Amino acid sequence: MGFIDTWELRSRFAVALSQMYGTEVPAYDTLVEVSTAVNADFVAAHGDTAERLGSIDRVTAERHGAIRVGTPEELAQAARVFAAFGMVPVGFYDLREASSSSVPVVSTAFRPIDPEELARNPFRVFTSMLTVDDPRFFTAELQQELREFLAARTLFSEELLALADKAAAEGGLEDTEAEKLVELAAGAYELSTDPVDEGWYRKLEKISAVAADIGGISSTHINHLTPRVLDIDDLYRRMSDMGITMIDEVQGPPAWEGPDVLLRQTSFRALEEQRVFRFTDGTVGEGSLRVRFGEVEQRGIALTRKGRDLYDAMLAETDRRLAEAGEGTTRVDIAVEVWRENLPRTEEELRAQGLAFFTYELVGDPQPADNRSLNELIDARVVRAVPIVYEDFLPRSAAGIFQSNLTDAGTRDNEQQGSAYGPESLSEIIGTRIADPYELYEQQQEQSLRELRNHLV
Ligand code: OOG
Ligand code: NI
Repeated sequence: MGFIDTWELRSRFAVALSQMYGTEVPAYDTLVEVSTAVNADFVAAHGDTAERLGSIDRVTAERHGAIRVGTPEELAQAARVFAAFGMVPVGFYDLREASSSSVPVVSTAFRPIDPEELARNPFRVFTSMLTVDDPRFFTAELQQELREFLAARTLFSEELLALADKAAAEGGLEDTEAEKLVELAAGAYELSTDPVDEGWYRKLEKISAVAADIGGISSTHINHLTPRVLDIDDLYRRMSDMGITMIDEVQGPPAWEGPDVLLRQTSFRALEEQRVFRFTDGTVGEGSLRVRFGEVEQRGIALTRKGRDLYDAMLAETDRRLAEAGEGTTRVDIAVEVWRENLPRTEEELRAQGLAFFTYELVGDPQPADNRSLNELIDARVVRAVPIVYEDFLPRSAAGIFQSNLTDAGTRDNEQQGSAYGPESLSEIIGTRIADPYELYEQQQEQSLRELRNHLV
């Protein structure tokens, strides 16, 4: 009983979604069980160093979700609900550009940004908005039809929005209201049993399965919930051994002997789900859809802009060599080579070259009025550098995850000029400035350096 703080609301929201999604997609529960086992075994085998990029408690509870909305109004409302849980927009991703197939969305991620809040519960949700106004995907006539269809639906009730605004303003809610908020917020993402208009759905599906998933139904739903593991290769093997068909490879950086950077992700293929359809002849009956899937991730060290440029260059080099390689060579085989040639093999080198973000802890005894440089203090074991974990997403991996789960590439007309979206216009829609991930990591690093200097005087 009593007042429930923002972070606890967030943690309850994540649990409520997880319970709901497990009943909707039972394979998700299997994924969580296997992930938990992978993490426990990893900690048992690696002891102290295992928790370097996140405590086992945090990692075991850690999830990201993915949702998709249809209009600017729906995105602004989703943002109000996330604000109640201390989740704010970070990063801008244009998946239209990151994919060769038809993925007509722009996205951001809602997450806590304060390191303490992340430590309490890092729940984040990758949130995509359909770009209805993009003529590469939708003709003027279809845009109009989509707008009308989307305007007629309500994703978030007035009661939910009012409670969310109150929670955001007051930093939490009293018990009974807190329960109501979590119930309504999770409920907004529950799979609906309303019949799907088959003609409309299939019409959109021809253009893009993602467009149909968003604009073809009268509600929204959680697309996936992703647990975090400390060893994604182990997870991949265990799931495959259980007979679950995983996508061909792990997206993002390859497994190698040096430090893990950014984000590695993989998923199992979208499952066929039974839904109720209303067919064009007016009859109602069962049909199947294939849009939701299970994903898992392993998080690494956050890279600076310089580090990210190197990462992007390594991806491009991998692509170039892959295009020249013969049959049987995989992207991952080549990526390992490229990584070995270009990326430092130790965290310390990443730091020394300004490629990754770190915080600094005083672990030894400084001298009076210690004026040694940071590097000297680290060498003397007075100060320890601790890597900052990457809390965001990767556009190319996100596009890869979207695409690998589509059965068909859909259609797009690249002769048309795409509608323009960027971090500014999406911020305007949301009503809050989308934070720049680099600025957040930089601030965290600077803050720790300031605290360190205070200890040294
Ligand atoms: C979002 C895909 C992106 C990730 O982890 O990169 C994503 C979606 O399928 O709606 O979730
Ligand atoms: Ni995801």
